[in-house]
Amino acid sequence: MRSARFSEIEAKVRADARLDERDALALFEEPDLLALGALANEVRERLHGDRAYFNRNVRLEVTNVCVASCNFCSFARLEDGAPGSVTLTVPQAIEALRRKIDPAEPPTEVHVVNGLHPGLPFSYYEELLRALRAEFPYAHRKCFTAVEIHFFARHYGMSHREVLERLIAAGLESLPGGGAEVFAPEVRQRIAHDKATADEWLAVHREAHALGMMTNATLLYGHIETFAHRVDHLLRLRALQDEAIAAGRGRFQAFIPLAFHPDGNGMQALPGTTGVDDLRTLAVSRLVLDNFDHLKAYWVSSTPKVAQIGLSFGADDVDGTIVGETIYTAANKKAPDGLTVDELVRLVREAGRVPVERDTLYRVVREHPRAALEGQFKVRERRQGKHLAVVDVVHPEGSS
Ligand code: V47
Repeated sequence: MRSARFSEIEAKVRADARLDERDALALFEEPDLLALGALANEVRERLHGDRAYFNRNVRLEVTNVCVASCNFCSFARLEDGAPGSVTLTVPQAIEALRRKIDPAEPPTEVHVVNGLHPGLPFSYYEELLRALRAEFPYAHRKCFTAVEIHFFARHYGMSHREVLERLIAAGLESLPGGGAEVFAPEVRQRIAHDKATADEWLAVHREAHALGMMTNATLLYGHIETFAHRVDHLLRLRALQDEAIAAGRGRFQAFIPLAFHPDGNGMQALPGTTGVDDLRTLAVSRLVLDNFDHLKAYWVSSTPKVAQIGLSFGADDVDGTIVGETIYTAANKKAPDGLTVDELVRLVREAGRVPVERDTLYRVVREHPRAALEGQFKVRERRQGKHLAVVDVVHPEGSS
């Protein structure tokens, strides 16, 4: 049953009024999940109609050596040479990426995230960007979280602006949203005490926006934080986005709630999130972040099935094909390594949406036609003894 408070908030949303901290908290506590989802869906459809976005993207992690010791991380190794540690040279990184790329379906984005390696020169990152630009000119370079940019500034003795300017000159095009975790200091201190603070993370994005860059933002939820901490996080992002919009240069494009996965990290005793919490978090994010254009249901963290339902709970984007992701796969061995365009198109269509392939900056690459829910693909069968066996699946023309 929906709460009386929910009706008040619903009226505010319909009047385009901004929700405050108390409203946001009430939404996290709202017992009627479907009413909450329907309200977020209203906003989502007001912004994007029936469209649901995805891109062709590939991941590259060049080093998992990291001086930070985040409790939630299953990816990092503290020292070079420790079992499982990997640091690629630039040619090795290019080769690793080449192996992940299908030339018939080249990605429009390469997303690079690394550990905070203390032993590499800054020129390594510049060379990496230059090599990515030369080798894969068709792929937008979305590289290095704000935590990495802050680490570079400290480690190599530069300001955030100097780091960003040098990386932009070498080919950096936008910043991913990682490293935000939970801003509230009492949580951040316990899960990520030795990397950029909330203010430092926000300062890097502020600087990137001032330089005209588009960036993303994340929240790592479903561990030791409370709903109040999630609300605090959303409000800090909304405030920075207000500043960015007023300044009129770069801004946040998408918000991505990341469901915590407990395998193999310092918080493995925790149970991880449930589907309801994943959907609730999407819906509240859509309603509170009234100045963010896009909300991603990140299928790697929530599963493709929950991400698909998320398209009716406020999300308008399912991220992308995501080939070669290792941060989540380290914490959740069950995640598939990448989805094909056909799989994403099907997932979006069956959610009742129109699949739109976009580039990193949300320019339309291709709008896939809406298709009947039934008969989206045909099967070819062959008789095997007494049985018919499906030997091939044929997707409708134009789906890939
Ligand atoms: O910052 C690490 C998270 C992030 C775990 O900008 C974990 O488009 C859950 O930022 N359980 C990196 N989460 C990934 C990221 C991202 C993902 C998708 C899209 C975009 C974008 C950015 O992964 C880290 C951290 O918050 N993470 N370990 C874990 N065990």
